[in-house]
Amino acid sequence: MSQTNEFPNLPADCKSMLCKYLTKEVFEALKDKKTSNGFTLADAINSGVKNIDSGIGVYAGDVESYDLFAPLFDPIIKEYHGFSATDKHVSNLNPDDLIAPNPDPDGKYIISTRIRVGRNVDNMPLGPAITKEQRNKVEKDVSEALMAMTGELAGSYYPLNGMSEEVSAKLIADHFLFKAGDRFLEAAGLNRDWPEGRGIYHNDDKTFLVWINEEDQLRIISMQMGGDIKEVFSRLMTAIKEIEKKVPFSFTDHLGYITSCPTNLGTAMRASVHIALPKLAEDMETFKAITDKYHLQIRGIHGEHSESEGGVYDISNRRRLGVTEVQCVQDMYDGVVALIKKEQSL
Ligand code: ADP
Ligand code: ILO
Repeated sequence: MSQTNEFPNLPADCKSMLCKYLTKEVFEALKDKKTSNGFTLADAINSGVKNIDSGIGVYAGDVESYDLFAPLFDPIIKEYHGFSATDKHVSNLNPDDLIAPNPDPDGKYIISTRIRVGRNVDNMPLGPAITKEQRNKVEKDVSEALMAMTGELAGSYYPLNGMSEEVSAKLIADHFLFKAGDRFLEAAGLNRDWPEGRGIYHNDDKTFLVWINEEDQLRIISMQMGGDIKEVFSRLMTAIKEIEKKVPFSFTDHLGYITSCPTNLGTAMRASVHIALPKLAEDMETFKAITDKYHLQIRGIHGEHSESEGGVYDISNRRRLGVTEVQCVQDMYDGVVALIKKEQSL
């Protein structure tokens, strides 16, 4: 882990939350601190310092980082989630509470639906501070737990180490697998020892998938073609509860499920649709006004930091902390209904 006494050289036009909240005072107060896993302020900010086009720019090395470096993390959490240091996170994993009849039963707009949560193993450092041995233990414990899944969730584990270039390229292109070499993760220390310890578990239909040791130790994913959002949510809730019986997850009453990036704290849930909105795409101002109203984020169809193709967008909930899992999906659902209505009117 690294340490620095020098305030980083951040350009004046830098727009990340790191640039906004890392004042000289905050830097001086935190620069000599170190968590019990040896994680420092320099480690926490390296991704945003190396990638000045970051939106956020910081990562935690362990649950302790959120306390020790609170003068930096708290204002970022407040701005991203609207969640204060005194607020408490709330959870609701009950699919019966979600009101989400398919908003596009004729399949004119919604191509596919995907909901994922991030999870990390309790009493382990997070990815940016984990050792190779600890990471390999996470892979072993989690893949063994997954191999015991039954019914619709039964599947196989495919380690990245030894996977052919052809197979991984196809899994990535089909939106099932994470990409290699992400520069934000690289600078956060999340790609160390790549590809060892990483892999993907999935059922035969690829409707239930788990990424192991990417940005978080587990990314639990439910996805399928079309817009049956409730079915996707129900499958995910069943899977989470099954996995949690065998793998204890890192969780605090204040921050909910602990993740390496502060944008994912709380529910750690991103519920998205790939949706064709070619007319609305010509009027980005109206498009953004709707997504802002419903707390949604617009991404391209090859994941974060990618572009839209052919008027197809990835639309997902933005808030994840201080709102329940049901509310995250409800945000996405209500916004998607409004977007489809607008597209139809154009
Ligand atoms: P994450 O959601 O895990 O934070 P990304 O934005 O990088 O990360 O997306 C991961 C992968 O999931 C990408 O290949 C992306 O295209 C795919 N994906 C996201 N949402 C959907 C969706 N609704 N349907 C199909 N694939 C999706
Ligand atoms: N560190 C990147 C990504 C932030 C949010 N997304 C994820 C995947 N955690 C940035 O600051 O733009």
